[in-house]
Amino acid sequence: MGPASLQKISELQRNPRNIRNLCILAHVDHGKTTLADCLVASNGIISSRLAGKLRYLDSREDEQIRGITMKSSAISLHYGNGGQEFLLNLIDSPGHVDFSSEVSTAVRLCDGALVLVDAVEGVCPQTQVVLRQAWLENIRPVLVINKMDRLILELKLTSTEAHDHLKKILEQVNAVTGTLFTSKVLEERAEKVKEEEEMAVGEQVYDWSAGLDEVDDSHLYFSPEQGNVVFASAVDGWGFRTQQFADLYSQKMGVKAGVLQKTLWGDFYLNAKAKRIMKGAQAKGKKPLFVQLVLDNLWSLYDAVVVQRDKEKVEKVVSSLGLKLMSRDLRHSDPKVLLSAICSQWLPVSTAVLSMVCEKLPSPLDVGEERVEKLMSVGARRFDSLPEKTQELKTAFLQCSSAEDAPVIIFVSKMFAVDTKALPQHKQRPLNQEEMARRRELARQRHAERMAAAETHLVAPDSRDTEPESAKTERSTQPEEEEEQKEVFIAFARVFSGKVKKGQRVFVLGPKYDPAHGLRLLSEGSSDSEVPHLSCCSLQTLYLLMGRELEELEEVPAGNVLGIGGLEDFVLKSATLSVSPACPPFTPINMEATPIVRVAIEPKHPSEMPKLVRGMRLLNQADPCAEILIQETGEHVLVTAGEVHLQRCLDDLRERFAKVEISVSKPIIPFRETVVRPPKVDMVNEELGKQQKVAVIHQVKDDSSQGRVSDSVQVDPGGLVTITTPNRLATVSVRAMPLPHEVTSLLESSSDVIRTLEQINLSLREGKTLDISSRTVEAIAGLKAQLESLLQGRRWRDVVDQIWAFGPRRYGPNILLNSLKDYPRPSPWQCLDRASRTPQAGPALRDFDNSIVSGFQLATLAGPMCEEPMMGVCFSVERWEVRTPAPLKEDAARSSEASGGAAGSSQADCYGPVSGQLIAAMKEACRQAFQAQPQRLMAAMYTCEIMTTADVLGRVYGVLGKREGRVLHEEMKEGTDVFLIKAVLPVAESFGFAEEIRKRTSGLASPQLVFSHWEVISSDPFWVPTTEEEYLHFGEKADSDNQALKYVNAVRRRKGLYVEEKIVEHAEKQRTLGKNK
Ligand SMILES: Nc1nc2c(ncn2[C@@H]2O[C@H](COP(=O)(O)OP(=O)(O)OP(=O)(O)O)[C@@H](O)[C@H]2O)c(=O)[nH]1
Ligand SMILES: [Mg+2]
Repeated sequence: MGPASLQKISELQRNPRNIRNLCILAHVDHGKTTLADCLVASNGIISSRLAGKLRYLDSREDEQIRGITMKSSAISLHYGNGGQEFLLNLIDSPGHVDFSSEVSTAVRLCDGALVLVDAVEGVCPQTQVVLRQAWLENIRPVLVINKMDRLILELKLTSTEAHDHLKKILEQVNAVTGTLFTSKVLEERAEKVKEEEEMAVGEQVYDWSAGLDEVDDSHLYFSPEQGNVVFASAVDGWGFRTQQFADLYSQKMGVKAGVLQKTLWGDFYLNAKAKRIMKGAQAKGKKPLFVQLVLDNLWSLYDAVVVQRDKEKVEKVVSSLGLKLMSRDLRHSDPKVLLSAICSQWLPVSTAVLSMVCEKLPSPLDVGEERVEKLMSVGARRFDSLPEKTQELKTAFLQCSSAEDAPVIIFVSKMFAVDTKALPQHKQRPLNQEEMARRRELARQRHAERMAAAETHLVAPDSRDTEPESAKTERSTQPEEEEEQKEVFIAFARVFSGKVKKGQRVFVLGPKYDPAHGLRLLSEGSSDSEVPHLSCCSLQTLYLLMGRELEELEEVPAGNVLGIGGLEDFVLKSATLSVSPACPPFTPINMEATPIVRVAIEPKHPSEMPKLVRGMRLLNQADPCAEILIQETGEHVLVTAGEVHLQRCLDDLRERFAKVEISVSKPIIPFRETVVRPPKVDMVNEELGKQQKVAVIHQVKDDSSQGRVSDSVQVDPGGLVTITTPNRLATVSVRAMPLPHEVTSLLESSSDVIRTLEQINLSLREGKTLDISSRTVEAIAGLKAQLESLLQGRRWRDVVDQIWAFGPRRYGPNILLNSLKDYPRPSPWQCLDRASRTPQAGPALRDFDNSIVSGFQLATLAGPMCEEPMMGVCFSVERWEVRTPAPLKEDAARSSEASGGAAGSSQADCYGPVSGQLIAAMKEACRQAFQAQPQRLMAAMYTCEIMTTADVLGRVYGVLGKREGRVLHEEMKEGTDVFLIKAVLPVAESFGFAEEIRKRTSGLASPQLVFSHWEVISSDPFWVPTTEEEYLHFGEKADSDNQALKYVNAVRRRKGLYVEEKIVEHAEKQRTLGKNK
């Protein structure tokens, strides 16, 4: 079949019943792109010899080099089946975890999915993820068990063993589907049972169990007899459904095809004597039908062609199958070429897969009501709470009509960048006769002019302005061309209703657009520009997506996937477009990946900063998952989902979007600083006596304040730090305490509530009366109650009411406490009390209250260890005195006349304003108080799930151990030899982890990393031996590896802070062993 013409495809686009929008989903490397190649080859777009080698849809260079897909891309294919012509919009998606957001964008545009499973590896973590994604979007999956050849050639299984193995895989896949669909299955069963019960009333006694068996929920599961499973080897180009063999053998054996189809998979065997198909092959030790009629054939073919290379046998097989081979293939030295030549004729994988797709996957007309309602109801809003006009649109969705009056509704799931040169408008077309004649004439003229110019040149050598006109224009267009080599953005979209025309004007509905609000405003006569989250644009160009190529289209009817040009100024990453303002924005795409790996980026040449900034903005638009931000430090930061994703983003930035040299920092690993309770045992697990404990604290204090101790700072043995401002007017005493772990997590998770609380308190202080919604009051009261229940015991008595502030940034997981006896501050929870919700109720604030809070905020934002934010620390202010300045002697006379306030000014001047001094003093007091306690670093942790087989389990443990990982639990999957390990791993140790695991286990285990929580690193970064046992055990220097100190130093070095490190010690002791032996 040759490539379909554009006209043909546009024709097919008009018949939604015969359209299938589908994506290929699988775990990484299970053969998605290879299978797509086979399907593309069936349309003659690439040669079938190259299918599987070209990986046509991996159009990026780095995709080809690395051998993994990094973006989803679409291609339209046509297929004739049973006298009908079908149009298939196929989307190939990446399988690597880092790119799972690309899968989400693909799934949104489809009605069905081809789920691939590697016949050897079976269900992998990403297989589960994609099945879940398909389920979340309500799209129907069908299954392809790929890489069947590996069972024959790699695992060298017999056909019977392979059959058992395949059964297990199918069970695994169905188990995943089962857990996802359980509720749906139960619902449908209940409905069916009810129906049947109604029908059965009065006829017979209803048998429960039999009824359940008969209920047909099988369309949800994968089973070969249902025809929704293909067994394939994409590399060798073959694939089949049991149906094909059933048809074949029904003629040969004289059995009905329907019966064979039902019995070909399962525990059935052929009783040759009785000429009957019987059940119970396994119990009776017989060969199941599937082995006898299907697998044995394949096994003997592989045996003849690849293993034995028996020419005669091959020829026999070929002629018995009625195939015709080219002698070139027969003579080829690589048996695989011959094999794929035979297989792709005998059981072409494209036919098996495409016919399954056409039969089993729904067309755009079959979009279920459930899916439509899910798409249309944003957030927690219920569908029936939407305006009537909006609800009416549901029928438009369900009809998927392309009639002129049907409202146009389009969803853009991502924006992707293409080179301008790749656009069809800029591609060179073959010239027609007329154009060629014109060009010829132009060339002749130019030549004549040049000759003339050469002559004048001889006469007047310096006359330059005789340059032919055409040459001038050529030169002037050159820079323009360079300018044109830009990236343009194309929207990856699908028409859900109506017919889209080129140049049509539509509304762009932002994710926060509310149709009820919008409709009201518009009916009141507002123009569209006044409605929030609504803008208007025109669809400049429409494209048919053909893998690497684009074709321009004039119009696209409902139910098709398309590309739209000219939206880059209106759409950032995804959007809903519609002609009707009643249309709600679609629910946001379920993104599986959360971006966590962050690096700082700067141009090699500082002058290229604007280019880089522009490039980063483009990258942000072109990638569904990458995030771009500017940190407080002014660094430009790129946040990506993982290492591979990071690499791709950087390549894109360098080569496409910014086109400048960039330098990239090492991944920025976030840490937190905290304090813990003094340890009860020392490093060698000896109990610390009271005496020694004091010694430990002294040690820390001495260390921290060495050389900096001044008379204005005092630290008492209990860790209370007292600081006086330089002008000696104010004194604060602060003590640091660790917060209980649960409190820290509570504060972290309720940062939103705290932020609201802070805002309310601020406006109360400013004297505004507030109307607070009951939901907010409830949330705040809930937080208070939880804090009270968690902060119990003598140490925390009544502290909840004494909370002064949260920090850093006023909502962080640290607390400032007011433990002053003489300063009754207004309670932070005053908004809960109705009476005090009016301004100026309760006690007033003391002067400089704000300075104390600011000092605390600054201290918690950057701790003393390595300037990382603090976490889980409570600072209690136990003394705060502000003296009114005593007038200086010489000023005394004057000040008695002047007002009291101005008196101190001359003295305060040399130190600056009091408020500033107090901020600095408070900050320093917090830092010193922090250092007076045992300090610890907190590391961000990933949870990681690793699936691995028993034989490489040890190696996985080895790698985890080396990288400070901790196994949480391990379980064996029933019926397989696969172990599922759940572990936690510090983010700091995760770089190269996936790679190492894969290498050490030869690709058998692949981890999935997800950020989970913060964890205290148990080792003390500033630890030195203090007890005798410790001296004995660690030596005087105690210079064994200290992980926490290593992290601290690494962060300090990155931030350009002073790092205390000894590089060479006792250099005189170095010697070369060989010489002095
Ligand atoms: N033996 C065997 N190898 C296969 C088969 N199909 C694909 N492969 C190989 O598996 C590897 C991965 O194939 P791809 O098609 O790139 O896999 P993918 O699923 O697209 O991978 P990602 O897009 O990175 O997730 C390639 O080396 C293929 O040659 C098959 O049927 N049999
Ligand atoms: Mg791929």
